[in-house]
Amino acid sequence: MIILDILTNHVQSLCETLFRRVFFETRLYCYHMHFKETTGSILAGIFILLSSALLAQKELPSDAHSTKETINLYRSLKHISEKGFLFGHQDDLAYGVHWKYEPGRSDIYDVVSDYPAVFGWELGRIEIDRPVNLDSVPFDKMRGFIEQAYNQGAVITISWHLNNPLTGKSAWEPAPGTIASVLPGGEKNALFTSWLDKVAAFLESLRGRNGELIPIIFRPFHELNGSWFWWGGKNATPQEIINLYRFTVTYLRDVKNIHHLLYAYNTDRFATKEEYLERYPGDEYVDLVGFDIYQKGDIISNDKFISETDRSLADIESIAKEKNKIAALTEFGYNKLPDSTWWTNVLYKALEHHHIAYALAWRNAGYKAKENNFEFYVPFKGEKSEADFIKFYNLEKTLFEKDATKEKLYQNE
Ligand code: BMA
Repeated sequence: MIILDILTNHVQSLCETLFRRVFFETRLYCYHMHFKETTGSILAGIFILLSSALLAQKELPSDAHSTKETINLYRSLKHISEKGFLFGHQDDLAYGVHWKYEPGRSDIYDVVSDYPAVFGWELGRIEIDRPVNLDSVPFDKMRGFIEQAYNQGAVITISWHLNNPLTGKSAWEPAPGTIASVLPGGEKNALFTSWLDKVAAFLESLRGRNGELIPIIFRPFHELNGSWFWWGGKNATPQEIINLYRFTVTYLRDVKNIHHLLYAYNTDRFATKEEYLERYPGDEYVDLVGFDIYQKGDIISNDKFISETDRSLADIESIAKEKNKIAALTEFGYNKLPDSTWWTNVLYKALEHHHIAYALAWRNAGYKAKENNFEFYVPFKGEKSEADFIKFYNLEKTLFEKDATKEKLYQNE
């Protein structure tokens, strides 16, 4: 497959070179033959059209029936990295460290008077008909937040910590045979497809002002090389997770006719490109390649975090290039931000030389009574990394909602 992709890319770039050559030769010929200027221009125009059609062909999502807005978003995300990266935050509009459901409020907005350019949301428990997700966000409110952000020109990405279909327990409770049970022929296949029907219904309910479907970066079965979820790591063979990923995409795309999704293939931290690609379902099922990484421990770990993130970004960038996909940092964070200069001194140092579409910070859950602990990954008013985050915001390459609005990501410019 990889060889085929490389060959296709080579053939395409050869064709492009050929078209460019023919274009110049045609103009030269017309000139020598003393053709009228208009004839030369028409012929040259035809060649421009042909070559741009060829170029555009390379810029299509994996779903051949993607909606117009989804194609436009895909193309915009491919090119945004020439300017910088979109900054994202999970559950941004729903709650912050010291508040919940205050219309228009966001911890990011409180600090920089701008919203993130990417909004992450989570569908866990939609499969069991709960009105609120596993982090207490009501799905009705989530739909409103998604529509609000899309109408401002921002990007939406959705994860799904779905329960274990075999046991009915949480996503974090693996059981042998779970994947086999949900695939065709398995005892939980009908249950799993009924869960996908519920996801499809929610996704189809997300509409823009003119009734158009809101494009979503969907990242099912994320962190799939880690062993904490029932679908990942040691809990399944690589081929099983590949089959599960393919089944899910095929079902949503071809059975449910959902055509407004860009699929993100999403590992946790990884050591090599080979490890990264071990569970890759294939180019026909994937639009973005990303990974999640969290800094842990004391700030002494800063250098390690910078070098590991830097190296991993270089790897996914090169994979994205080979496979003609979009690279992204699908989740990141350093819980409770122990370093007040983390944004410019650590995160930015890891990101600045790379070409990725976006980086999504995890949620500002605040106080978690169960664990008697705090969880937050972005500053809030009064938090100690606030001043450094403002500096980070002001850097040219960090793009927030105001930048996203200007970029008109859903329009074909
Ligand atoms: C984890 C934590 C949990 C949360 C889960 C799913 O990283 O934030 O509190 O329930 O993600 O969003």
